[in-house]
Amino acid sequence: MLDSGKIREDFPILSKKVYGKPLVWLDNAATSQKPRSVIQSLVDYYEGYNANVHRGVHALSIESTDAFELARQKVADFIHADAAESIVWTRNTTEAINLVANTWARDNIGAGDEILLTPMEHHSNLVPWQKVAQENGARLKFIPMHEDGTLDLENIDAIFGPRTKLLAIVHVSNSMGTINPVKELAARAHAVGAMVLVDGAQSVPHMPVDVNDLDCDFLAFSGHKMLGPTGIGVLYAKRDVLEEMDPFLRGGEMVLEVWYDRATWNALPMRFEAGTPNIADAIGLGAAVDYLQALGMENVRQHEVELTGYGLKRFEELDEVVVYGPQNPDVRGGAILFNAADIHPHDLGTIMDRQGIAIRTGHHCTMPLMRTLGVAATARASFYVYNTTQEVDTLVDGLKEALEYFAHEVRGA
Ligand code: 7TS
Repeated sequence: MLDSGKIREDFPILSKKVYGKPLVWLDNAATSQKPRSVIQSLVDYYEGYNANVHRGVHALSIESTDAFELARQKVADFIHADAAESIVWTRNTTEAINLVANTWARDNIGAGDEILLTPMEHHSNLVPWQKVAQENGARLKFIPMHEDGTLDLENIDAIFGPRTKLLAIVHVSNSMGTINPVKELAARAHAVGAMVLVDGAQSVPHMPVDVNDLDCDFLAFSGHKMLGPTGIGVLYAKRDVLEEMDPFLRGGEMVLEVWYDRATWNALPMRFEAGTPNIADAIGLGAAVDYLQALGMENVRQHEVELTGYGLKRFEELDEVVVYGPQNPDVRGGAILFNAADIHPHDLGTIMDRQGIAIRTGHHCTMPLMRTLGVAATARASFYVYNTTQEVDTLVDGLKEALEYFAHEVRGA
């Protein structure tokens, strides 16, 4: 079990006051806060051994290269990847997915082929595939979804076919919290010869993820959602798949030998890391992984199951609030998506903000999903390791007040 009270002491920002009220950070799906150890790792790097990697014989370059590559190994171990060479640094999940779209997909998806998605994809795992489909003459196909936000797999045999070339699927929905059966679907995809890309932006930070168990070919995630710095993300890919892929960006670092008219490519993973990488933030992500490993990812998951279960239960007290997504906390992540009566989510978010409560409002970068749900916008509270049941109470009490205010003042009830 996590002691979130103690964990909070490691996060300087959590003692901040907003409008004179203690900050209640419930926008973790957008980005998480950072523990002191991660912030300190950045200071240590810049104060102690700032140097470019993979190019110097001097002491500082050797030190920075060692720390940078150690961080890569920590990330590989965290997701149970067989080799550190399978970990490519990117800026974020979005860039990791674009890398695959611009390399593997561009070269392997042809006219009439199908890219299989779900209706709940973040724009990051939709818009890049629209481009591939348009340019290569392929078709986007969507797995049907039940009203409760779970996938409808009744006609699964009709979903996968000989034209399916890629299943690109979100592991945990950032909007509704749905946990998709990625392992089962990956097996189906592989059975028809398709590749599998998992958007792990909301799963890797929140639950144990094992790439060998999932048997995905690609996994994309962001450091900033898992206690790490912004500007660093990860593309995991199976080694043999990476070996066959063309580079994405070209320039320094990614080459082995260069002539005026041609070049050969460096070994993995540098082949996919053109230019000076984000050294400091990669090292910072390594520190974030250390922090999460010390907590234990099973405990992280359990804490969120409990908080979400408690939150969903307390939301039942709010008559005029609609909650979207699956109701059972055992099969969903720690995000509660909702709308309150006819209050616009932005108004609701502003009222919550005045009480120090940060929730996200809008379409959550899932505009097509909002259309499917029949709403223009929603509000979302999302949890992490430092959130407490008292904070859930603060949120629910705040919502109650807002509902009362709107009922009396605005609607004149
Ligand atoms: N995929 C999912 C499932 C996400 O939740 C996000 C970010 C991304 C991809 C993109 O990540 P990025 O680091 O490249 O931006 N989700 C959110 C969110 O829910 N609110 O703000 C960002």
